[in-house]
Amino acid sequence: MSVNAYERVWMWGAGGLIVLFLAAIGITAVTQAVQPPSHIETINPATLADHPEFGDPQVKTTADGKVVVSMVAEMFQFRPDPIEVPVNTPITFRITSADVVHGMMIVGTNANAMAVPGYVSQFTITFPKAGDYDIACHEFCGLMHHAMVGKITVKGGRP
Ligand SMILES: [Cu+2]
Repeated sequence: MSVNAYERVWMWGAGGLIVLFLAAIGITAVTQAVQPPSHIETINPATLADHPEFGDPQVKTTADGKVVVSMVAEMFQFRPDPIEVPVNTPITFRITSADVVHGMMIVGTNANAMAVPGYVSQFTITFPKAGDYDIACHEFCGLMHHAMVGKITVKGGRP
């Protein structure tokens, strides 16, 4: 079988691009800690107010010393707000939505999750530096979307 020289160039070029893109995904996954979502947990958004965890979303320290932040995103706020967590400690965020799809990103970190009604998004992050961090909604959710922000205060040392 003979392949035209130009066709051969385009085939190798397209193949090279595929290898380049896959390498970019692989390298950023390892070096930037980019991970696909791995947590699937459902919840009834209609009865969120009576839910044992999300009815009164708050920061909790479990018996084995883990810090868990339960969050509800709703038009146009995050609850609880502000959030206070310790520095250099793995913090598990659990977030759901009470109404429409929201986003939740912690500015200046790689923490970025969707808050989808009916689902609980979960991720764990450690803040290496104390200080104030902003939370922003990054999914257009309505007229006051631009004002949907929150604050995390990271305090030095374990409480
Ligand atoms: Cu929004």
